[in-house]
Amino acid sequence: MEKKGPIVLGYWNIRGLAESIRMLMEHLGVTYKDELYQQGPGPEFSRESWLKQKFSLGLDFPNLPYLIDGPIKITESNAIIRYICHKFEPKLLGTKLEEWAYVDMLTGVIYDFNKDKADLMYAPEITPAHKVKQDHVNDVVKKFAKMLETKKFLAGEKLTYVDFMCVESLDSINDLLEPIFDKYPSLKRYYTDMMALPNVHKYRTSDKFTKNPKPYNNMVARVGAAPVKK
Ligand SMILES: N[C@@H](CCC(=O)N[C@@H](CS)C(=O)NCC(=O)O)C(=O)O
Repeated sequence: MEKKGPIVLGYWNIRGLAESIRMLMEHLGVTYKDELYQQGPGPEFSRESWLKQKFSLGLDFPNLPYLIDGPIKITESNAIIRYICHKFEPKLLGTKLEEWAYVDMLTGVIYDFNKDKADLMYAPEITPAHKVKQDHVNDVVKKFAKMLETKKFLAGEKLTYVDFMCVESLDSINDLLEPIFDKYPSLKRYYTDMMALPNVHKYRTSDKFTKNPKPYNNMVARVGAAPVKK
């Protein structure tokens, strides 16, 4: 018999790929448990806390983040965030064909953007070879800023799940790479609106978020391995 209980979200004890999922669940008032794995300190940066469980959780493609909801066990951050919407608030996926298509496109855009952003933050040093990633990140930030001059949210006037992914990415860039909220008023306005969503505000000002703040990145990262104080 599968044990009933709250949704379990397994991830490193960082914000990383899980924070947008946590923020969405907070927004929706979903009861969940953070199963946190702690990476060890350098120079080994042990992943043992995770590796000792990795292959015994019943995951077909074991990875972090994972979600366990009774018999449903999945990995892949995009699948997880979409699962939460399907289960609790399908309109956050979009409500008609053109919105579904647009939101799916944004999911891919943000995922690729996050990958290059993470490469910049985890690289032991920035070399000329990183220019293409830097240019990509800057270009997407600029595109989001332009879009958000005329739209309230990324997909238009209605909130969708990609806004949780986007705002978390922008927050990390602003805190760790470049003060983009000062540079682009539209991004500042968007961030302020997202943080003013009542349950998001409650979460971001709660002990859960502020007492033992999670760093954006894991111990091995060049930037963001320690929590940022705001
Ligand atoms: N495509 C996956 C990437 C997951 C991934 O790269 N996870 C990293 C942390 S961000 C990890 O440490 N995974 C554990 C592992 O590889 O065993 C997703 O979007 O969830």
